[in-house]
Amino acid sequence: MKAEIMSLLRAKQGEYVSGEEISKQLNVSRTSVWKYINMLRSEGYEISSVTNKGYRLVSDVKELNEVELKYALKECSLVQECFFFDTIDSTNQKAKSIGNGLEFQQCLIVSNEQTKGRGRLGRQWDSEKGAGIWMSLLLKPDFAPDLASRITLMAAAAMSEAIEIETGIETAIKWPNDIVVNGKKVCGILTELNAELNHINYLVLGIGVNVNTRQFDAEIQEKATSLSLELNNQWINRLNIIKLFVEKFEIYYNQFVNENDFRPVIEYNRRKSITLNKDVEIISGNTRKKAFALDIDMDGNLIVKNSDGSNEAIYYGEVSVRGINGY
Ligand code: BTX
Repeated sequence: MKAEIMSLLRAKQGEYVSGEEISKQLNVSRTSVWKYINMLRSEGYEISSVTNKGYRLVSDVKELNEVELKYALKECSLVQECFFFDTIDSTNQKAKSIGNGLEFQQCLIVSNEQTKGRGRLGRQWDSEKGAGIWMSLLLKPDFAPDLASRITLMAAAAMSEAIEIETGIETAIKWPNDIVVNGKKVCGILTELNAELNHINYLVLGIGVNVNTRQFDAEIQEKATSLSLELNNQWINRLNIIKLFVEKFEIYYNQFVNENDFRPVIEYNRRKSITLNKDVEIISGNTRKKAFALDIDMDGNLIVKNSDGSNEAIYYGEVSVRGINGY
């Protein structure tokens, strides 16, 4: 309701909207309107009220909160619902619990902080309060489970574009799930699947972006960076990046689902790849082997040349790939 009220106030561009008009349009009592206006005020929006005139938006909040998130994504058809938390264990965990329900809509879960953010293979993902984008998209795709890894590449391309548009920072993609700036990780992607043999029940696309982080824990400070650190501590708007990401991701997703066209995603990933044309180490369980990264094929697999000269397609789920000399 708060998002709808903001929508009406913004549409008036600084003019007054009467309480009666709001209550009629949104089908709530005038007392409720007044309560929601007060909630919005406590969230930082300056709204003046004058008897017989109504309410007027004096100054806006442009940062990430529940109202802004819903407002920013109100026209997005991929995301039917948005949930915003101040703190949560893990947005991927929350998405899974929604996905395990009998009926759910595709939704976006965003939290200001994660207390148990996770990376791949149960690794920890540091998710400081207010400093980053910690979010999960819960999707119900109608394609075979073995195509699910494509979602990770779509997300990497969409987030890389979103970051570049909003900040002007040049990003690179470390196949398949990291975005890197100046050799350091700024974003990680964790795609999780709940599926039967030939049917996806749901897919959770988890994304973490270090946006305004100023300092990292000692264990990761050599390999992690934030967008703000890359711009001399300039403050960066998380909401704009989320909005751009969802817009770009939706285009890639629809191209693939409706037109079976995955080429734009592959082309973007190839162009931005920091993995290709490098010696890499392929880690699968306890085994490690050296190879040379040649290409990303049209299915999104990494094609490597082994030391015996044979070519091999590395499938996302199987392995970790590390550049031998850093990224
Ligand atoms: P990953 O396994 O590739 O990367 C995890 C590794 O990255 C850690 O072991 C650590 O070395 C390093 N690391 C931890 N925190 C950070 C950080 N903030 N920035 C840079 N490096 C870090 C990558 O896994 C996938 C991460 C997905 C995170 C999102 S956040 C929203 C969603 N919810 C959730 O629990 N996970 C996802």
